Amino acid sequence: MLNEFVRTSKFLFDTIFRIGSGVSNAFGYDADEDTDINENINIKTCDCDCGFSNEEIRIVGGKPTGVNQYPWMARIVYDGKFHCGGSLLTKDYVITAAHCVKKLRRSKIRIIFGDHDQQITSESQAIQRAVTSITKHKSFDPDTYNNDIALLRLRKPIVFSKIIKPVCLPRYNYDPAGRIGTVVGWGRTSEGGELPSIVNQVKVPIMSITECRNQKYKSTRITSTMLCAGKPSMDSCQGDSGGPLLLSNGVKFFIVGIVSWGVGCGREGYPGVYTRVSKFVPWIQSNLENSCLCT
Ligand code: 4AZ
Repeated sequence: MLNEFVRTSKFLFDTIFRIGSGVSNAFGYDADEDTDINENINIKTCDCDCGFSNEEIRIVGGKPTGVNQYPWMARIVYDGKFHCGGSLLTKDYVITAAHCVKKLRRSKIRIIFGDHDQQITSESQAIQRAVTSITKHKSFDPDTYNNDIALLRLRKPIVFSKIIKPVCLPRYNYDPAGRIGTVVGWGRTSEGGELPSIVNQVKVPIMSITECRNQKYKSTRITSTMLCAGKPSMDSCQGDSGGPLLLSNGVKFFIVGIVSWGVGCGREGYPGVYTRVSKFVPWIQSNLENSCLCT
């Protein structure tokens, strides 16, 4: 993840503390919009909460770290190596990008939750799960990355805790254009740069489809089930794939995008392209087998 805040500790400090942009103001929260993002009709739900971040444990030992700030963050490891990001959706399912799981051998996939720093294994609360099934969208197109969405079923359900909780789904067809989202991931911090060991976050402005088609991409590449977000130096990058683009209503976080593709990272005119999750809510519902969503 590219983030100008990564470079200077002052700005990182500001980001972590959200100086001058209280979460409610920054995301334009008002009561009406709460229902706007989140009112799902006909979704089988269960008695649990989604979307609550851990704001209060962001700072440890005076250093900004963001430990388990986004407790749905899942690290997908393949053959022992970091592969992609993902988000916990129910106690049984992780949502990620289809391109992250194409051609993978299911038995070699492990998903790690409650992790923060990949290098430190002593963060003992982190747990690992194997995968029993991979549901890629049947219309996923590996050439265009259209319909870049997949669900991974965990071998054993997750018991939610302070550090492991699910994210909320947006309302079907909810359009986040004009909002400021947050991308979270373990991706490179510059194009061709290093993979960080600690999960990063960056705020990205979300464009309308029209705005996105007026950027430097060929306009037909941007389908109605994609979403563009970012600006120069504020972008996702290689390794962030499969991870979430989040939007807060001031109370809870909703996954409005999945990191999918882009030309380079942080380049002028080439925003990050995300799977538009709100278009896939019915698909998600019908593919969650015997697993209910939290509200
Ligand atoms: C990638 O290769 C990738 N700048 C992810 C996101 C973006 C570009 C590339 C968006 O996984």
